[in-house]
Amino acid sequence: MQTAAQPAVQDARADLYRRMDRDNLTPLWEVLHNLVPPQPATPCVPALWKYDAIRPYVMEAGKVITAREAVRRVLILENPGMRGQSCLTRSLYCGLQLILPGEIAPSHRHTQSALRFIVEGSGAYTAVDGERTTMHPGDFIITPPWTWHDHGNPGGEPVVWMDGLDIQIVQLFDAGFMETYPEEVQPVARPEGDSYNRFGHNLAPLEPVAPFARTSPIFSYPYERSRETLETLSKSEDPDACHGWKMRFVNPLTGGFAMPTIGSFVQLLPRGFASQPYRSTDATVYSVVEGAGTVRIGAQSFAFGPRDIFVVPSWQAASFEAHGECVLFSYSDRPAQLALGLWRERRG
Ligand code: 1HN
Repeated sequence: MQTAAQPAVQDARADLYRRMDRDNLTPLWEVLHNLVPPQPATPCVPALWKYDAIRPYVMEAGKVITAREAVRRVLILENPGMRGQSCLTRSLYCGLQLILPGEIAPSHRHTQSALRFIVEGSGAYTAVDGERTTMHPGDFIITPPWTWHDHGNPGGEPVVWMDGLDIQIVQLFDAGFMETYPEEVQPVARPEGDSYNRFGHNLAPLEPVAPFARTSPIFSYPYERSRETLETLSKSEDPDACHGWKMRFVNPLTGGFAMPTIGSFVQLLPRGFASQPYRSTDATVYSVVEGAGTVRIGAQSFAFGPRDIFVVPSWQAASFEAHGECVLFSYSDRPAQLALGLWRERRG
């Protein structure tokens, strides 16, 4: 415990701080407790966006700017505790992207990794390094770092997806690069489904392959498959008390997470399920795929339904009540924390 210093000592300290400040020096002892708090002290707050409430803004954006003009027509979901920082957690970005029939979002690449989780509509595609994949609600799609990617919607309905990017992680390391492709749309080099065929069936080419460095070579994980897996699992074992039936998306070549910085998950909660509280150091963004329920985060409760998005901050206990059978997709920076030996969890 520090005791209050004598006025003469206080003056001497203030004088010292003032002079050293001119030389860009500052005393650690004044900030130490903030730098190393006893447990995570985050500006990230729990928040939920009702899809029905924000969808009109997304659609209105479609009227005031084209995808081509915007490059990416996205509404960023900003954490209410960190407005102006383009992030939903301290390390991760989240946005809702709209592409209307006939539109294209021009090709570019960057060192930031992106995931797409399809929220509404079918028939748009995303192209990654020469291969297109058609989007359907619930599909989980990856854009690996430094791969050319563009989106298009040759279908007949608006398509909306959630973008998750590791922007703040790349920013932290000042490792961001970006390039625009010389054409708006990159050429198609492989048939649709090629990567899923090569890597998505418990098989792999004979030669070692690392097409996207640390990222899964499967860049589209269809919802049909994830849903079926959860359904089958639910028939053979009891749900986990905290998570229901929860699985992570994997890189089949390594067994690790599908992306090096972002972990992605899908879980099924049975009708009437009331989970035990659970906390972990990876602040997590959820997109509700099916069902309605309530999530309690710390002292706050939020009702959720299909297509809603919510965020659970680091080290805040979350528990779920599923009114109907629920499917939740989620993503967090867990792989990055695990790689750095930082990740912790606590059940109950
Ligand atoms: C980006 O490239 C996409 O490719 C979406 O769809 C959102 C946010 C920040 C920086 C790049 C996309 C993005 C982004």
